[in-house]
Parts: sequence; structure tokens; C-alpha cells
Amino acid sequence: MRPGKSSRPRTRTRPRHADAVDGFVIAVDRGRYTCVWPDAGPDDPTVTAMRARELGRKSVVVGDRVGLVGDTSGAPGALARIVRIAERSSVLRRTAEDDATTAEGRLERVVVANADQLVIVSALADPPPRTGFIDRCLVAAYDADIEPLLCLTKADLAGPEAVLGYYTELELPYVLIRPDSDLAALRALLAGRVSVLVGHSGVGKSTLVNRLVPEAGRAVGVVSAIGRGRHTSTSAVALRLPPTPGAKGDPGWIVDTPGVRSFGLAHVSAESLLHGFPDLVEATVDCPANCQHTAEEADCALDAWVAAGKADPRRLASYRRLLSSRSGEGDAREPDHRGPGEGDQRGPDAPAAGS
Ligand SMILES: Nc1nc2c(ncn2[C@@H]2O[C@H](COP(=O)(O)OP(=O)(O)O)[C@@H](O)[C@H]2O)c(=O)[nH]1
Ligand SMILES: [Mg+2]
Repeated sequence: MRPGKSSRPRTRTRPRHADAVDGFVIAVDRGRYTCVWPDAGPDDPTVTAMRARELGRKSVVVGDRVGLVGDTSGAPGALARIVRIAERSSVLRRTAEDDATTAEGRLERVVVANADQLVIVSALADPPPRTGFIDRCLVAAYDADIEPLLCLTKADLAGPEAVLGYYTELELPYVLIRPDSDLAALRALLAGRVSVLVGHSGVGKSTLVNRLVPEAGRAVGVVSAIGRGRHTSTSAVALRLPPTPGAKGDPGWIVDTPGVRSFGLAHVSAESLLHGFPDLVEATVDCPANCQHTAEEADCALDAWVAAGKADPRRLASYRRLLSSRSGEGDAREPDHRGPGEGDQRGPDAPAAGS
């Protein structure tokens, strides 16, 4: 017999899934979420889960900390349910690169939740470093409250002076990577945190991932799956770093993002955008009220600041390029721009960022 309406416990007052166990989402593939228990070791099984209907439209992404019910044993064939998503400490978004001409294609998607660090991988040569891309990543990192780390690869081919010179004012942490370099300094910076790796094709990201996580088996010298199945090879995946001999504690996680070529900044306010340029921000106290800081603003204090040698003119140009790309004015692409995923072509009336 079914209990009467009044005697049935109300969902709202009952503690929801008090028996749920904690999980950390490490991969997403066509509606199946691969999770690990927070304190699981490398040899513990992963738990495969699906979303419970009660999550509604909320997306679950790599890095999410979730509540799991059902069969959380991780046994082959076992399927758990994600019933909760913990509040995210950070959210990294990208603009879907697939199609900038449709509303769906322009939507911003959450790529990774709860990342602590954004590792911006840039080669010093072959391909040459592109500071416009690095600047864009820095804005995304500062906006998401994620610490940036500049990872300069192919240091055997060229020196870092030009790139580091450009960022002199920023005190940006960086590491240099060459094929024979010891990765201890990088491992120390990755320990105990969730770090997202981002970089253009060819910069040596897969090579680096394989060196950090030997069983990752990333294909080297292969252009990542742009234009192929969006749900397979382009999705982010978290890889557990191996313990370092002698070091105690959690070695951390790296999140590889094969399909992410850049970050959309349409959701970033003009004010936040400026905070991606800490070398410029101080100048704006002398700007007239409501100054938009564009090149067209006759009295923008940024021009005088740069003219006085207080910041690099290329940084101001880069800031203004991002500023105009955000508001959909003109062609704000970098001169060596490569594809539609790079620019941020949302107009001001584009739909709000979805996640
Ligand atoms: N000289 C040099 N070549 C590198 C280095 N790292 C990677 N490469 C080469 O750069 C090419 C692209 O590397 P890959 O890891 O596939 O780059 P990805 O596209 O960023 O994943 C390959 O031919 C690698 O062997 C490095 O530190 N120095
Ligand atoms: Mg690669």
C-alpha cells in the first residue's frame, strides 16, 4: 500500500542523500563521469557515474567535487549516481570554438572546476611565443581566481629573455623546460594542487604531460582533435601526478585540455580585464570618470603612463586588443591568429554565459 500524501516524508525536509560519498570528477565522456574518491591512491578503482535527474540542467565538469550514491564500489560494470555538486572554488570557461556564427557555438562552457593553477604552456621557438595568447590566459586566470604559471618549453631552441622582458612588471612565476631538464621545480609547483595545462598545438604540451605522467600515453607531434568528435578527444581529463621520491603529501593533479585553444573573455567585465594587466591598472586612477581606456579616449591616462616609460607599449596594445574583442568591435585578432576558437566574437547582446 502506498503511504498517504500527508505521511510521505517531504523531499525538502529530509536530509538529501545523507549517505552520499564524496567523489572527484576526473573525466567526462558522453554522459558518463569517471570519479575517484578524494583520498584514493593510484591503485584504487575509479567510480563510473551518471547524473541524477534531480541535478536538473546543472553541468558536471572535470574537477567537480560531487556526492555519489548507488554502486560506488568501482567494480567493473558498476554505475553510481551524482546527486550533488559541491560549490566550486573556481570556474574556468572557454568559448565553444565550433561555430562563432550561431548562438550555441558562441556559448561559453565551463571547462574545469576547482582548479588552483593555470599552467600556460608556450614554446620559446617553433612555434614562437605569442604574448597575445598568454595575456588572454592571464586575464582568464585572474578573473577565475586561479594562479597563473608560465611554462616556457623548448628552452633548448631559444632563450626566454624576450618573453620574460615583456612580463617584467608582473612577477609572473615561470619555469623553463628543455628535453633534458629536471622537472623537480615544476613538480614542486604542481604538488598538492589541481593545475590546468593550456597551450597551442605544437608547443610541447603532450611531451610535457608524458614526462610528468608517464602512463598518460599522449600522442606527440599530433594536432589535437579540433574538428573531430567534441565529446571524445577534445574534453578535459585530470591526470594524477606520481608521487615524487622523498616528497611527502599529495603530488597533485594536472588537467589536460586537448580541445581548448583559448578562453573566451566575453563574461569578463572591463574592470576585471584590466586586472589581467596589473602593470597598467595603477595608471587608470588618473583617467577621467567613465573612461573606457580605448585608443579613442582622448584623455585616457594609459597613453601618458606608457609614454612615460612606466609600462611596455605592447602591453597596452594587447590590453586594448582584448578590450575591443570583448565588445565585438572591429577585428581584434592577433596578427598571427590561427582559427575561430581564438578570437572572442560574441557581440554585446549575445546570450549570457551558460554553464
Ligand atoms: N626542441 C624541442 N622540441 C620539443 C620539446 N618539447 C616538445 N618538442 C617537440 O615539439 C613537437 C610537438 O610536441 P607535442 O608534445 O606534440 O606538442 P603539443 O601539440 O603541444 O602537444 C614534437 O615534435 C616534440 O618532439 C622541447 O623541449 N624541445
Ligand atoms: Mg598534443
